[in-house]
Amino acid sequence: MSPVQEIQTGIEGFRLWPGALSVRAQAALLAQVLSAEAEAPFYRPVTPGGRPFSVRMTNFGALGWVSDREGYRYQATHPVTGKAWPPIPQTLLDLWSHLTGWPEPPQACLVNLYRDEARMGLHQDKDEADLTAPVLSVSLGDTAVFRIGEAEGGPTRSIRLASGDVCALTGPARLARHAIDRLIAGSSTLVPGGGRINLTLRRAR
Ligand code: MD3
Ligand code: FE
Repeated sequence: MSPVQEIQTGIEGFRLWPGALSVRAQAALLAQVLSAEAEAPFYRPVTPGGRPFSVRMTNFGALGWVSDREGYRYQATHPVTGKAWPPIPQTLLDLWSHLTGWPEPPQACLVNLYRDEARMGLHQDKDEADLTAPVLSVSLGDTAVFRIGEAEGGPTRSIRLASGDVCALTGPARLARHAIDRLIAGSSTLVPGGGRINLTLRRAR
């Protein structure tokens, strides 16, 4: 893996390493994600209000983030197959300890698949027991227009997340409001069929 460059953004605790993963490392990680797909297929969750997400999801790890009519939660099994989630790839576990320095390994890795018009509205990540633990995010495929603002409200700023970029959310940024407004279609050829995959590593419980 190439050395990382740390950039401080306007939001304290938001760290972005553009191109943290080489193209080779991106391809290797994508191959692991796609091979795990047979065991844990992407599915389309619904919100507690019953609206389908435009993003398709699956998870790796002891626990996976799910949403349905009952609400948002972490659970040990895939809601469609009923099987345990596949393990988190070692590369991601290494990246977590290297970049966050957090003493415990991540328990959950949410895998978001964006195709075409898929997007994610402005939200906060609050379903984890320990909100002082960091979140680490890895982007693969098409560039996304990502928006982030402080937890308390106020203006948001737009940042592009490209394939191989990694960001860590720690401290005050952990509760930042954030969104994926849209993809820049055709900006990467990494994901077969086009689109973007985002992996987020978390402590869940
Ligand atoms: C800022 N995912 O899964 S990744 C999510 O690209 C989520 O799929 C987006 O928001 C995606 O919840 C954004 C970057 C990211 C992830 C977690 C965060 C930014 C964050 C948690 C707190 C603040
Ligand atoms: Fe989020």
